[in-house]
Amino acid sequence: MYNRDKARFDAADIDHDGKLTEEEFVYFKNPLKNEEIKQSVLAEALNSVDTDRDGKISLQEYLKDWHQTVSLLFSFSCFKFFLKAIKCR
Ligand SMILES: [Ca+2]
Ligand SMILES: [Ca+2]
Repeated sequence: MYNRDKARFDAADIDHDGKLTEEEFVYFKNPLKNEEIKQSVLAEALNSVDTDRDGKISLQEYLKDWHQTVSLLFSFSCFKFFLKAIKCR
């Protein structure tokens, strides 16, 4: 699971039992519906991008994060394509 998804999952898991109830799942899918979860997700997102820990996101940090996200999505797409190709045989 991508770090931000894990952070969002943890933030939505209000009772910290490692599982999401229906209400918690709604918050997981829509973190903006709960102010505390929204703040937690934003803080984690800032923390993961702000690699020099100065509390701000430089263009270099943003671009590095963007490239990592695109690479991850591309890898996932290739993996899905690979699985599809295997099933076709
Ligand atoms: Ca829970
Ligand atoms: Ca920074």
